[in-house]
Amino acid sequence: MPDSLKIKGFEVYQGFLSPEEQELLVQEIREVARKAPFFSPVTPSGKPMSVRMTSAGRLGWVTDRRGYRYEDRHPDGMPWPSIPASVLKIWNAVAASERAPDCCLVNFYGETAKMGMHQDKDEIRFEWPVVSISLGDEALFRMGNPERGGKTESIWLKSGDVVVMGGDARLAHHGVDRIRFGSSRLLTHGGRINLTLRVVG
Ligand SMILES: O=C(O)CCC(=O)C(=O)O
Ligand SMILES: [Mn+2]
Repeated sequence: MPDSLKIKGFEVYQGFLSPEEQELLVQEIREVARKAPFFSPVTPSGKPMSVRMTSAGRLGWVTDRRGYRYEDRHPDGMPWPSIPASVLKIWNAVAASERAPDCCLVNFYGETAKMGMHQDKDEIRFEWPVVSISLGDEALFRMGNPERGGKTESIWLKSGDVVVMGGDARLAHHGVDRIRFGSSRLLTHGGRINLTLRVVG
């Protein structure tokens, strides 16, 4: 197991994936997005999110005027594609869990996309970690606390980094302030892909 940094309970594995592994993941995510196209979600209050998203797995995470939730179908009606094998391999390496994830949420960050501070709490149970995989441009990832507010720490996540949000960090607030557009050459047109693996329960 490679070394990790522990920041506020978040386990950060820098350089977890080789360039070849990152290329393969991008190909597999392109295939997921071919079957289940990226869509532009809106929050329950009607505000458009700046990321585009899709999912793989038994369940996908969606948001619209009806709320944040997991659904067994894409908003266009098709079932979600299965989670690629190379993604499951990362889960098996870092999650210390017998249980496979139900959902691989795929977020695409274009030049100006960001994600506000939030908790991942739409799952039914929280004893499994959420595992996050970064591909493409660097992102300023902010880590907070289980309660709202308080001190935060930030780290630039690079392509190939993996973050495990488990234990005390499972319900900690986190978000992405901005990306450094064009900092990676992994994605042809720039931008960032983040995958989060979740057991819904
Ligand atoms: O993009 C990231 O690094 C984090 C994404 C995230 O927190 C989420 O999708 O819930
Ligand atoms: Mn999250």
